[in-house]
Amino acid sequence: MTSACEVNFDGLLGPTHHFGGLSAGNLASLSHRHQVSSPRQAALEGLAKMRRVANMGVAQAILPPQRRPHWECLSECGFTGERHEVIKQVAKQKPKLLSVAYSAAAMWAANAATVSPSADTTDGRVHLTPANLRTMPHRRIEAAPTTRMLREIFADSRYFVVHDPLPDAANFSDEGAANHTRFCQRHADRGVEMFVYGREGEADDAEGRFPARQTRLAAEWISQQHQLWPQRTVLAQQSRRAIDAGVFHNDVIAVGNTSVHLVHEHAFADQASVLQELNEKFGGELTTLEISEAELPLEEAVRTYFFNSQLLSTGETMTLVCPAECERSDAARKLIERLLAETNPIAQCEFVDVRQSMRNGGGPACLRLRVVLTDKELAAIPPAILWTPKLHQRLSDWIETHYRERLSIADLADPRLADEVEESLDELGRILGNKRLIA
Ligand code: SUG
Repeated sequence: MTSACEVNFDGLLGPTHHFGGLSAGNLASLSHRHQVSSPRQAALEGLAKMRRVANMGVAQAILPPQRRPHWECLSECGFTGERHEVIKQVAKQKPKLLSVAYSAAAMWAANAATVSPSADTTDGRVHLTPANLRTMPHRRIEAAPTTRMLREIFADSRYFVVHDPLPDAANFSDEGAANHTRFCQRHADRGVEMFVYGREGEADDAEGRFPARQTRLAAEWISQQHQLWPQRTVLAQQSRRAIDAGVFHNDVIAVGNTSVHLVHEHAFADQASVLQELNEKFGGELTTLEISEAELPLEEAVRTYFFNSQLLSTGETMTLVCPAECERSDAARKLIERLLAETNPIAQCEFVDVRQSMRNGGGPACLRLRVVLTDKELAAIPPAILWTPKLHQRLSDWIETHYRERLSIADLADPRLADEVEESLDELGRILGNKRLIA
């Protein structure tokens, strides 16, 4: 019998983590705009979460930060020449562009790609489609480096296919695994993959308060190029009510793991038929834990990021890795207590503090990309990126040495920051023994 495990690839938070206020529809990002950030604290929080998850017996890996500033986007906007001079000019003339070029948003690895494990695909390989992230300028710049990095990690073509991102067009707007959930009996079994979208294609976004970031056309394209079985694929539309309450990705309102689906009652446009189709296609016992508005109002779900918990198989039961913000919310805490007391596979809850990421709208689940791998597939990826206590120590020392304690928006104008970042990422390449992993 083939065995497979879920590897959580966490984005290592980059040295230019800051609060740019760049994401319309992401209430945390907007409300913390231009506050002073702490890149060092942010990266240490992320690393501590990895250790917690690894200590639960779940395989853990890292995805390195991307090089910043993103010089190409500056030169495309006409800023060329000597690098320090470029920074000074952009800071003076287009400060928002500088924030875009320095964005560390690649940390939210749930948006890196959509991944279909080999058990689900007709050619028996793991398929990955890097997200084009074309709705937000500061995220769109991630697509090309992410593709290069994933091709470096998932290089063995016997096991993996890393597709190109979808075309950079509004019709095909794609935000990766944050809008994709896989259900199965065991990780190694053929699953049912659910793709969630906010709008059909280009035109029909007018009536909303906030943008819908994922299209149905993108979801269809990915499910086809991943060679999924149509009878094992579900496409579901997000409710406009959820998007307008700040649910910019489905993982802010639902989380699934193997045969458990934890979902708010207002997640989907036609929730009853989505859940029915999912049940039918799953064809076995799917445990749907549907949370009512009365128990956890949408606004509180978005504020606490309860649904952005990681739901992990830990032995015979499951553990919910919740943002610490849930512990301080009466509604979320009571809900967690109820779930733990009732009969269902969720038996433990652990709270993690990822406050710096949360202030930009990224909870525990945003920080990781789940990749289900068989033993052979796992053996085919570079061991240097697998979390170990030794790597943890080296990364922790590296962060302490290279990351600033404080970073304000004004600090982005300091050309020395660009030099510091370059030096630190070169050093990370040496730690990982492969500079091509730093894309
Ligand atoms: O795309 N925030 C990210 C948060 C992504 C969360 N990911 C998932 N839900 N999977 C976003 O909105 C804010 C950056 C800033 O404002 O500086 C930001 O990009």
